[in-house]
Amino acid sequence: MPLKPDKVLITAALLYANGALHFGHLAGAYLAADAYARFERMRGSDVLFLSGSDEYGVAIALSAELAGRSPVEHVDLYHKSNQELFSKLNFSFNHYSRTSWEGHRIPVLQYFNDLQENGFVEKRATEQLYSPEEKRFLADRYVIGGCPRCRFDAARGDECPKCGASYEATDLIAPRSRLSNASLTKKTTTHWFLLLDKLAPKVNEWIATKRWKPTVLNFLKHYLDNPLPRAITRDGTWGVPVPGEEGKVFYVWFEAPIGYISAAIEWAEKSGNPLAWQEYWFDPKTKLVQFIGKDNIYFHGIFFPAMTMGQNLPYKIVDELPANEFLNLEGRQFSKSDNWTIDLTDILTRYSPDQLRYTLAANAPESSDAEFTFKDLQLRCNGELVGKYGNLANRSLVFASAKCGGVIPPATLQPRDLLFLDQLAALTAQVQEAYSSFRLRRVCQLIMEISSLGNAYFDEKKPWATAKHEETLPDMQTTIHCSLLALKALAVVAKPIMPQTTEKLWALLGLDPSLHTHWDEALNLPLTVGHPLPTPTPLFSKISDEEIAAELAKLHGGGNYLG
Ligand code: B3M
Ligand code: ZN
Repeated sequence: MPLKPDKVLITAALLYANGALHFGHLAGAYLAADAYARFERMRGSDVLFLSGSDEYGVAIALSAELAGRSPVEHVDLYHKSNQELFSKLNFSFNHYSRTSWEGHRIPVLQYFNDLQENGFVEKRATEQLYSPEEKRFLADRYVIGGCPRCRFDAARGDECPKCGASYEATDLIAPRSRLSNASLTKKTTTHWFLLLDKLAPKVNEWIATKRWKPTVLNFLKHYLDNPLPRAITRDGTWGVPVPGEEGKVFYVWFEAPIGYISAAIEWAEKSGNPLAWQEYWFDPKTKLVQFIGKDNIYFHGIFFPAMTMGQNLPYKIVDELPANEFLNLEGRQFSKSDNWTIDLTDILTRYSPDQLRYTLAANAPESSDAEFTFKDLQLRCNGELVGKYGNLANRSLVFASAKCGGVIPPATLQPRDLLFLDQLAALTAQVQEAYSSFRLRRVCQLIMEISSLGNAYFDEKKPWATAKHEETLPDMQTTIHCSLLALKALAVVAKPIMPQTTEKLWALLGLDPSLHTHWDEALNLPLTVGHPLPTPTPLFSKISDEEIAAELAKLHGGGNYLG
């Protein structure tokens, strides 16, 4: 009986729909998630890969207000444009959902009702800043005032940009509205709190079983030293309404993680089998892998698991939490307000998705912050993709076309060829291991090691020399046959990172696309001697120094960039 495939539920953080997807996001959570989802599918796992837009919350309401749009218009705009960007980058989500769709509310209310019934939430009175003029409570982000420590006059609602102090908005001196400048008063309001102190022992026990990155575990343990109740509702209108409470909505970090569940529900509805989502979320054998950036560790490692432990349905709780660090741009943090950023739509008109995917994967911020530079893009694309990977493809395919009659030549394997094929198999096994442990930098290194191994073999076997004499022709043919086998391996192992290029390479080997889908089958597939090969064309093009100078000039605000 065939083994049942493993079920893997993969999520990538839900992206705030108030700005454009950028390199930092891609390097943080998204590219790693897509490569892993593609890899698991190739391995034969039953994958459900979900993400979507995070659309509620004060930050979005404020950014809509500042942009002069209604929140709905605002999130519609970014939901659409970000979804398009993901598809231009060849992302393979099974579904890209959004938290403002009506079905999202159902599991949110189920969580809330269960938590209430089980005594894990409690209503408490708190003081909050109120605008008599606007007749509403203002969240931290809407507030400015005097810093209670250094007295700086335009301090933010949660921290002071001048002295770095952090405080409650109610501590500000002469607080006022960021939008209208009207002065604010303190007023009592009631909110629901999640009793994290009550849930912490269970969370602690569960965390102790995890073998995650030490940085992630240390961060979580630090929080669990002092678990305090935390408000899960807000005064406002942009969000999931709290039942029976006029003018209150759930705090975005309460409902957004439940968006991973509602995304599966929406996917199931659209796929015509409305209960299919339960096969993933309710099966204890499902592996739940949640890709996030490091700023989201607390909410995925404590807050959401605690909420889930306190409700009644058998949802999976995260098994693996790959959290990447940050990506910087040319020595500084990405910053939209300072225009220190790269417009993805724009850059995709000049470079292929695979050039960007490879460069970001090769330099992924896995164990520390990393840096995107245009020089590095050029080095990766020219030195590695063209110089190693593309070079092996080009020289082998051109040689086969010129000297082997444009067909797969026969092979009579000698010890040197056998050694090469063994080394090839050992490296491809390591690639599998690296994907399984979410190490894309390592995957990229191995892809280049395989390319270099192939190029060194080609150089050493000198097919151009053996092609000249009748008696060494079989050796030349063997060399080309083995080089084509290496290309086939490269078309398999690089597929999760460079889906488009590897598809092209597979076709250049004259192979049927349907045989490219399964990892082991594709790797073990023999090349049929005498099978015709299409006319070779290059896989990648080079990036010139002028192009890089133009990118830098653009980033530095036009003009000539000389440094
Ligand atoms: N929207 C944070 C972010 O986009 C947040 C993630 C939600 S995951 C449920 O960085
Ligand atoms: Zn200050």
